[in-house]
Amino acid sequence: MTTNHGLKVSEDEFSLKAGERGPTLMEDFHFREKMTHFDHERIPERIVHARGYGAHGEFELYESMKPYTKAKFLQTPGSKTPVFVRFSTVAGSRGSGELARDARGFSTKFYTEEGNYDLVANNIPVFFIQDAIKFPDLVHAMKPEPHNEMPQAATAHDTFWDFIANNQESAHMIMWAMSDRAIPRSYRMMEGFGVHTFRFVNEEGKAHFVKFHWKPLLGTHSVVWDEAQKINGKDPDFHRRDLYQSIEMGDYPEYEFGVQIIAEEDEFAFDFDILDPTKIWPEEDVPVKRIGKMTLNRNVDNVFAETEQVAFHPGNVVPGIDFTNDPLLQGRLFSYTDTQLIRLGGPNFHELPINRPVCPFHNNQRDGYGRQTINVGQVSYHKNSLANNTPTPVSEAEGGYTHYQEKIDAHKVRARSESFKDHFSQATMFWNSMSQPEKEHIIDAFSFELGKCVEKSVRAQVLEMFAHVDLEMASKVAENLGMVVQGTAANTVTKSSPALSQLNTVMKPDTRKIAILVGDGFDEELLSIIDGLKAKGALPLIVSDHHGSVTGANGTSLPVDHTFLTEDSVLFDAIYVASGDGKTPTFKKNAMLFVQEAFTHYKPIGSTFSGDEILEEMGLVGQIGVFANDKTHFVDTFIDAVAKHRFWDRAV
Ligand code: HDD
Repeated sequence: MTTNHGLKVSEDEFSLKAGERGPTLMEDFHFREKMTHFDHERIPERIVHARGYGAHGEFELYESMKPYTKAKFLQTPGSKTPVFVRFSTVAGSRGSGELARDARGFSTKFYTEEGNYDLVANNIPVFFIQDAIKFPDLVHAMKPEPHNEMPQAATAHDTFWDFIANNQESAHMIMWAMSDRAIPRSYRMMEGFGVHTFRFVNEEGKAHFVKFHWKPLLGTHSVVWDEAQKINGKDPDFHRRDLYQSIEMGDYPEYEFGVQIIAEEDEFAFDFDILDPTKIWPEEDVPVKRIGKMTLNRNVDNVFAETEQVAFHPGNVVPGIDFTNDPLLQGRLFSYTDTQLIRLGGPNFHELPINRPVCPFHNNQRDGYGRQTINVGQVSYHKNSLANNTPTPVSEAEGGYTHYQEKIDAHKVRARSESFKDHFSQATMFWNSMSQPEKEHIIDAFSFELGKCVEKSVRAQVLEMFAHVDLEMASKVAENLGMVVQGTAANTVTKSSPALSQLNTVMKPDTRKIAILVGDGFDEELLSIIDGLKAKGALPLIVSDHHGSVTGANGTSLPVDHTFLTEDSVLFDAIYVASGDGKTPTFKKNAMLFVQEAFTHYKPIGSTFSGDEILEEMGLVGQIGVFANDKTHFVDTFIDAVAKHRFWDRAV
């Protein structure tokens, strides 16, 4: 051990004192250095997206995008680019629970040979507002209320809903935020969207409009709201733990990279403005072409150094990728560098290892807090003769970034385009696209959120607003609130987009956590069932009433992963009562609690051997999504059920 200046340390537990029982001496430079460093260990948390978790990985291209963009990392099929991804919630503080009803951030830094390209995305494809100048208002309304700093990591309060009702461009985003998308099962099971329309520009200078997507190979899945709230108590780190453990176990999260492309000539071919960030391009109208795959395969070594200090910026682009005039995007291009300056303490954050480009970088910028580069030489200006005019800007042909030469001929105005003013059609399309259970979840979410609002006037305004999306939906929420919807606004939009329903997503049993409830004296045939579940890709974990191991009827011992005390039903995807230990009432009681909770959360439940008796006693045999009394076909039947994720038509 040394001090930060390299001096070897001889003692690290006792401060320097005048006598064993005397006062500490000012001279103790080792104590002062250690304490001063500690006192400065915290930096300001992000104003939004404070609670996040990151991982390293790589992006591999399937298909060349050469016809559309000259970006080097999108040219050669099979080429690989290192990436760093940070997932986050938006509203909560750095230590808040991860299962908040909220959008999730999904930021990717591609370390390309032409510099860093950042895709700073969310798991919801639209945004609350259309102009960045409103972002501080949105975030003030969403964050805990200033007079009492409540509630934490939640939008279920008056100021948020007051903002929504008085800024109706938010309607479409709110439909997503009230849907299951806002409570993902895992960061590995959610989509990502660049939200804005960007530009691809090819070698010939021709541009196309593009939207970016991440498609998780495990499908898009969510938990239910009651479960989310309980997970926040039982394991507020649920999402980061899931990501961390999956990567440690080699179950690498994978996402395909998708692009939707619209030719410049078709800019006005749609019944919405393609630059409006509150609109999606329905996948059925503009297909998502999957052009590559990202695999997250390495956890960080140090969360602060990497995940906390990573600095994303939508303005970090490479040649071949450019912006559009989306007014939300334009404002973001200012905000991100500005926030890093206060958060990371000065202009040299690009030198932190996690932010450093993998290609060489040199310019005439110098000095500032925390400068690490030791620039040599006399010259730090352009143009010069003393250093042969280096560093020198290079031409477009040599890889110099040039901005797309869009022709602009306009008056300076503070205004919103008329083409941005339809706030409800796509919100209704989203509603129309939902399955029955998804619709019920949305109604419940609105009822919960507005039920937490104190001001009746806020509730009434929101009901009136969402009657424009769907009158029946608003009326059902009103009924739950003991109110009636004022006004009879009805929306005639009948369009739907099947891609929006999570019932149409990929269904797989892979990496699903199955709690196998086992007591001592279990039937040893169970071991082959466990192997069968593993072979199908699931993650069976032994849960019992004590740590150590459980012993089978013939003496085989099975290591216990968790106990009823340390884990909970809500932390699993499925429950399998493998063998009920009738001799210990605590086992039976706890097993029943696990099963009961899983049942109300629509999860697959199974039993074999003496476990069947427990499900019989609970009266669950024969219920939808409950599989008992068939040990011969158990693995196949149960794995199919686990892949289905939830049994929404179960009456709970
Ligand atoms: Fe933002 C962080 C995503 C609009 C200003 N934003 C931040 C992060 C994500 C997004 C994922 C976390 C980055 C990380 O992990 O470090 N933001 C979005 C998306 C938006 C969006 C998808 C709309 C399409 N953001 C938006 C606007 C503004 C900001 C309109 C301001 C004009 N966002 C910020 C910020 C943050 C940020 C204040 C906080 C921490 C940071 O930048 O690095 O600058």
